[in-house]
Parts: sequence; structure tokens; C-alpha cells
Amino acid sequence: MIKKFPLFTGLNPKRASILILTLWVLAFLGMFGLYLNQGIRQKLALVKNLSFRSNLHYIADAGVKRSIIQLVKDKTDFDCLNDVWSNNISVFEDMPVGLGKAVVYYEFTNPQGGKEERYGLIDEERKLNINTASRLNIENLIEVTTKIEEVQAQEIAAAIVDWRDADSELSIPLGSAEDSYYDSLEEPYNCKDDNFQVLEEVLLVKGMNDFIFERLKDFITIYGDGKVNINTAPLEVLMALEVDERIAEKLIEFRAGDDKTEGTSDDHFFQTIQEVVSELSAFANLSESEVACLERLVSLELITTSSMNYTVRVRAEIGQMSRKLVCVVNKKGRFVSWQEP
Ligand SMILES: [Ca+2]
Ligand SMILES: [Ca+2]
Repeated sequence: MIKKFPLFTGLNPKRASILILTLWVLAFLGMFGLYLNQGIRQKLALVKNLSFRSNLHYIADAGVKRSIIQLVKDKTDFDCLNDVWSNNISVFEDMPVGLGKAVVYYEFTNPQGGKEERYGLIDEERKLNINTASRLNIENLIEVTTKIEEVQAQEIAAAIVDWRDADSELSIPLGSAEDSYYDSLEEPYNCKDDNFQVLEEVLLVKGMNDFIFERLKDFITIYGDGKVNINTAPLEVLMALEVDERIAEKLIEFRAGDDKTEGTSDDHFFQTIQEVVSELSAFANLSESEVACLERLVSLELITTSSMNYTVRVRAEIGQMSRKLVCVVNKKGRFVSWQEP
């Protein structure tokens, strides 16, 4: 059979066998080399990827730490939307770190109703605290933000209060929920009877769903002592506190200043809650009932002019690669929560 191949012509069978064996070994080594090369390439790519991820993590971490420095720099007792931590493009849009940069950003709804990216932190005190807010205030917020029926909003607000309160009594006779309702579900769980620890926990409450949560989530918080910062709260949260829509608009017009945009250098702000009525009266005509509404807000201690907790949303970037990080820090620079989506 060997004689059929010219290459082997003249070789004795033993030498021909050695040659064939050698060729097989060389072919095998060649294929093994290719296999090794491919494996090494994959491993190098993995190491490179891990290295990028690790670098992105450190860049995001640096973004958070630089944000805390801005917070600590703010020495005033009151907080408003043109503070150094808020809407500060020169500091937060492009923080160079190592091979990349950190961007500290949030979504802002402009006066025309459009969405735009702004750079800085979000104080949690501009939101309604669902661990402390009254049933009525929660109901108001649900109605304003979701436009669902009043009865449905009432029932969800009651279920939120019953979820967090220690007892097992229904806060309204029909429509709310305690253990008996959650026990009867196809996949039962207990009513918590304790404070919300993460915002998404509210999705476990009877009546809550993704549609409502998506519209509500930017206006509710689980951080802080429950007082709303009147310098930073949006219209929806002011209305949740039973501030008439027209008064809430006047408050925001006051804050926005001559350029009618919040978060700019000409903004007005309240240094203390005691000056809210006098300052707003000097800016806009207030009726007796409007003054009474604001005085009630002050006397019930529902509002403050300072904030303590801030959400830092960081996007770390190296070229086309990016990584996000969201955390909440307090004004003393301590971490309250940390989340890497
Ligand atoms: Ca309860
Ligand atoms: Ca302004």
C-alpha cells in the first residue's frame, strides 16, 4: 500500500512507518498548539475584561467619594437646588479618574415637561417618606402621580400603612391588607409590620403594581426623618402634603427665580421654615386661605429647609465600556445604601 505514494518510494517499510508516525505527531502538536493558542486568547480577553470591570468599579467608587467631598463642602444649614451638590455640571459631568471618567447624573424634568440629564446629587428629603407619611399624604401622592381612581389610591395608601404598622388591624375596613390577606395568596408571605427597608418592597403591598410603582418611585423615599425639604420638593410632593396646586406653583416660581428655571444661580430659597410665609408673601400675592395653608404646614412640622440624605448615581466610563452604581450617602459622608444595578 505504501508503494502507491511517490513520497514513500524507495523507503523500506520500517522507515516509512516512522515517517508516517512523525507526520501524525507533528499534525497533532500543530492542532494542540492551535487549541492552546485559542484558550490563551480567551483567557487573556477574560483577564482584560475583568481588569476593565475592576477599573470601572474603582472609577465609580472615586465618583462617589468626590461627590461626598462636595456635600461636605456645603456648610450652610439649608439646602436648595443651586447648592454645590446639585446641578453642578463643571464638577459632576466629567470627573477624570485613571483611564476613564466618572459621571454623576440624574434625570431632570424641565419646565416644558421634557426630560434632560443633569449632573449632581438628589436629596432624598424632596420625596415623601413612606415609613413616616400619613395615610392621607400617601393617598394624595398616589392620586397626583398616577391619576388612578380615588378609591384605589385610598386602598393602596391604607395597605402601605398597614404593611409598616406593628398591629394587625386594618386601617380601613375594606380594601386594605394585613396577614389574613397575604396568607391567602397563592404564594403566601407575612405582612411585614415594620418599616420598608428598600423601595422595591412596596411592590409586595396589596394593590401595588409596576404601573403605579414606576410613576411613584421618584417621589417616595425610605430615608430621612419624614420632613420634606420645601426648597427642593417637586410639585407632586408639595401637593401630597395638602398644599393647594396654585400655592405649590407659587412656591416653585419663587424658587426658580427670574430665569424661571430651578437649579440656577438666580434661584431663591428659604433659609428657615419660619420665613416661608413672609418670604412667599413678599414674592406673590397670597390669599388668607393660602397663608393659613402654609402656616398649617409649618406648625405640623411636615417641612424642613435642610436635607440629610443624598442619592449618588454614578456612571463609570472607559471608552465604550461603562458601569453604573447607585448609593445613598448622608451629609456626614456615611453610606446609607449601596447598589450596583
Ligand atoms: Ca400591620
Ligand atoms: Ca433660577
